[in-house]
Amino acid sequence: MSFENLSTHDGDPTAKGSGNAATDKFKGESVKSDTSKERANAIYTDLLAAIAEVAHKHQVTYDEYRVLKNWMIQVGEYGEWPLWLDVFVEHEIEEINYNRNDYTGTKGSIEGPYYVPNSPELPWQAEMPMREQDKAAESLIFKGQVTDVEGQGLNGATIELWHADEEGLYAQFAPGIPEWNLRGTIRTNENGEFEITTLFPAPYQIPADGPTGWFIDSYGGHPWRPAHLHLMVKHPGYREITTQLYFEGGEWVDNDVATAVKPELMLSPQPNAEGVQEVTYNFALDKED
Ligand code: MBD
Ligand code: FE
Repeated sequence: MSFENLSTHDGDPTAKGSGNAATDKFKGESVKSDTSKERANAIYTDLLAAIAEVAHKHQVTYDEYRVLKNWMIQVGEYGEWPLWLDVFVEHEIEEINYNRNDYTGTKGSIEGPYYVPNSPELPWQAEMPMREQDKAAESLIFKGQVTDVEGQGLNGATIELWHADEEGLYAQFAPGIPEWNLRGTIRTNENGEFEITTLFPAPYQIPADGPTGWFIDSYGGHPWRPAHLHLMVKHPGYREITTQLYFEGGEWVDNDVATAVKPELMLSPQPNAEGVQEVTYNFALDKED
């Protein structure tokens, strides 16, 4: 195993392009944690013990160790740490933090590397910003209601929606797509309702020509996520939800490379009277602690 071929892909628009864009965006965020020295020490000790256990169990060789070092350098140079971490680690962090059994609202899922805050505001009934070429893809009417856990509609809740286009590409992370394509912040009406016209996103393929793609190939895995919508739902006084919705029966829903599909997060659109695919999904928000 070796990936010297990777270093010949300078300037590649898929791997290096979307990877670097995700890293640049993340660097602009302020990140901090009030972790104590005691807690950091406990985590560090257990982490190194876990690495030691794996290394001994598999009798890791020096060649393997050097390939690991080189690979980690490549992930950084390609700007793929946000991608790799969100695909392989974020689902565990999400489960730890957002699956408390005192939360009864809509299930969350991972944010992934391609969220951008402050997308343009749209009214409760709206079409997502899209290009002419996106309109050739199959339309999807996505509607529902944002409520509290008792089912009371929440007036003026915001639903930030972002998703890939019909080719599986995200605006701001793949070249040549208008900045806010398929990204918007929908504000619910007085009953908490929304009705959004968009298009069916395509399944997402992890860039195959970067170090994350190489990693997946190295163990004989596949680089696919099922088609999905990303959502962040907010209303003052309530817990924010970051989640994703998937399509029943869609390719890769049973073996998402990012392990982020949950049975509560499936959509089954049906043709409406005009023959347009339509689906209703309601969001329930827990009260803030
Ligand atoms: C995606 O579109 C995504 O949602 C995640 C979690 C990781 C990589 C690409
Ligand atoms: Fe995604």
